[in-house]
Amino acid sequence: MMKPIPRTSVPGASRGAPASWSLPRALAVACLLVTQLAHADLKPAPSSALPAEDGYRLWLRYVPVAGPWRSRYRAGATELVGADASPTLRAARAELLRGLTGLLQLQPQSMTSVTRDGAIVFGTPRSSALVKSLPLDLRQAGTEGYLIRTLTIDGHGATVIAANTDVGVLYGAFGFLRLLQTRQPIRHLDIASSPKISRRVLDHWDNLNGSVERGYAGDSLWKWESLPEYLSPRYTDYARACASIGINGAVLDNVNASPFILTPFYLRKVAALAGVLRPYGIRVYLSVPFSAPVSLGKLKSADPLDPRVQAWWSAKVAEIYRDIPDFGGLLMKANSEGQPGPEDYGRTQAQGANTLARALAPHGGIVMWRAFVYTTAARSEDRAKQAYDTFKPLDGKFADNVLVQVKNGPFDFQPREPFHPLFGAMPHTHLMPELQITKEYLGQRTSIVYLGPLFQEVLRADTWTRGAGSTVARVIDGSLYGERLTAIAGVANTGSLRNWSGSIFNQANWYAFGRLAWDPDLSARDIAAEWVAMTFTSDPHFLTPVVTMMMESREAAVDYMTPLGLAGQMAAQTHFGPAPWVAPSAGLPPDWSSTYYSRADASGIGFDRTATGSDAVAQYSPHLAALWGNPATCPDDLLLWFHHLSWDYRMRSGETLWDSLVGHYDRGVAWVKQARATWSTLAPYVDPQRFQLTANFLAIEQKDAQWWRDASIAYFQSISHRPLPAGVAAPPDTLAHYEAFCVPYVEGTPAPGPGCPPADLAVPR
Ligand code: GCW
Repeated sequence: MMKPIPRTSVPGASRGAPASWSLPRALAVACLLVTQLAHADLKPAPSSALPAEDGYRLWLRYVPVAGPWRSRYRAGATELVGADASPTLRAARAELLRGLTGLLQLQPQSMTSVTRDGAIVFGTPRSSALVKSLPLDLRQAGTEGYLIRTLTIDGHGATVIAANTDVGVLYGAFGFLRLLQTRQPIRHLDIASSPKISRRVLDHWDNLNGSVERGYAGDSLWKWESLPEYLSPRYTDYARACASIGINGAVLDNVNASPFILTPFYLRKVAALAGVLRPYGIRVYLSVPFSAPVSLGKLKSADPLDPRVQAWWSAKVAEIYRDIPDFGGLLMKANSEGQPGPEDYGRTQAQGANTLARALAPHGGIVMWRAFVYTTAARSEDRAKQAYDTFKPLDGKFADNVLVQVKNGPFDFQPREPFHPLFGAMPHTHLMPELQITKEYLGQRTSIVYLGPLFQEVLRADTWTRGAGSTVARVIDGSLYGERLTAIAGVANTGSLRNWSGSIFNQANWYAFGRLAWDPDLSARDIAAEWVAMTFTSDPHFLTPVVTMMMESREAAVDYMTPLGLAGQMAAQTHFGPAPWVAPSAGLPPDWSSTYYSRADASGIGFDRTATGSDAVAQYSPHLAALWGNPATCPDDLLLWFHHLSWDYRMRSGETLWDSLVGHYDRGVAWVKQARATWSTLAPYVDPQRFQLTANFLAIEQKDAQWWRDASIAYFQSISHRPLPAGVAAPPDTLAHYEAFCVPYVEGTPAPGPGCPPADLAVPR
């Protein structure tokens, strides 16, 4: 017997939850409810009793719901009522069927009208006369959002998933399934959700030869050789995963781009991928080299003001749109790390961007122009200042369909940096942040680091450019300066491995990026809780310690790698493991060394970015410049980013700077040990395969953390000449030993060949 759904006599009047009811809040309540009510769902089975999982299904596992939730959910999912008017609506129906069948072990019937309690109605007013007839205020859903409402239809209790567009319905279907996956009540729903940022894009650093720059999850997802004929089912599963978290764009190729991507040979393949992704609301974008008019078009120059160059771009863009009418646009890395750019022709970054923008505008395409420039002719005395110095004077000079894509920090995806000073500083330019989902500098494949807190720290950072509350999130979602074109990019961590992201916990970073791109105000903790519930279990015995572990994991990595605002201490090229001793060498730019960033010497440590140094602090609002420019008020976690201080400098804690630095390294290592111990108690809640992978990776992280700590302390002590604080263990080896050790090959490292001198490789303990 189906349980009757409580109904109201007036259609649409059944509203259990307040309008402001958010998924995270609901999740918190649901977790509580789970604890109190659903103990039958909670009995830990020995992990060997759970079927092995390889992680392929990500957070869309749809494993059977047990206990009281099962009957409640079954009562609310008796039949599916919706039109199949488009591939996107068919995808929505397929997902609902797949999800509900998996979760409830019962297939809801497909109907054309509501015939009983527990119906799920989905559609748009255009695709469904029924949806059109319902008392819904779809203005709240915008173009991509959705409503999920409990209503009475023809005398029956029903859940309605409605949107203005088909893709909104698809997002709503995933949103509804998420409620079940996270064990939330579904009897009185009144949810309105719409994205705050319009372009939510993954940047794939995938090369056409199948490798992935800074990729730690195998080869590229895109199998160029077998495209366009063979469309791997994996492309569809990628699209589903992206759509489930609202990602609506994918730049298919590396920003260190190959001109071949613009040849008809590859464009056919790109069009085939676009065809797979389209029903899931995902537009395809491409990275292109600035010099393509020369390398491909055989022109003598790529000068953006040369009419022949402009005509070449227009023709090429028109060619793309012939096969891909909804093509998103182009991403450009120019004048950076050896890439060509407008400065090669004495033109500004804006002149370069605008030439592409003019070619794209007639088709509705956009340019994402990266601010990551640092090989400008006049190398400044501080690399962290260069993007601001180059772009700030160009504010207001970019065409309307250009977004300047700014990394979260002024240097390069470090474990911690202050937010990029361009945020808030270009009120007349569309800015989009670029976050790195792949963990180039944060432990790559094996660390457990969850990036939610890092993303949140950036988005919530207050730029003060229009007084208190001018957060980065408000700059980029358009609410501070009123832009209508808004976007956010994340450098993808996907690859050909079965588990997509190299490890189970790395999947959480893909998930967190998507959720924050949809709503930058969500909390990293709530997102972690959702992800854990969907990826593992909502059992609080597991969920609570794992969420805590995730929330602390990034700070722990900061502690054992680069505490107190240090940056750039990783090995050259691989960016894996400690190499604080690397000094500038002949022929290489000084900012490719570690000592350039630490500035450690007999007098102390840290980069003076105040007025007595590079004065990078002046690129921030006067409020922050004053706060951060004074060591007494600068937060500890940015101290050495902005200040060069004596080893004996007194920290707010009363410790000396040296003692505090050593303490951070030790804390980082201790945290990983503890995380490992915690994980070892959680075997009953996880299948053996995912449990073991994570346990092994935590063991690797512990070894790496110890290596970071020992090598860093050995090096900095050779400069500080200060004793270790009482009770602190000395590094077991000599500095020479650590310096001799270097990992020659690491996946994802772009330059082939060893990043180490050809010496005997010592083995760290
Ligand atoms: O983080 C650095 C990486 C490069 C990368 C570059 C960039 C794609 O080490 O591998 O190149 O940034 O963002 O362009």
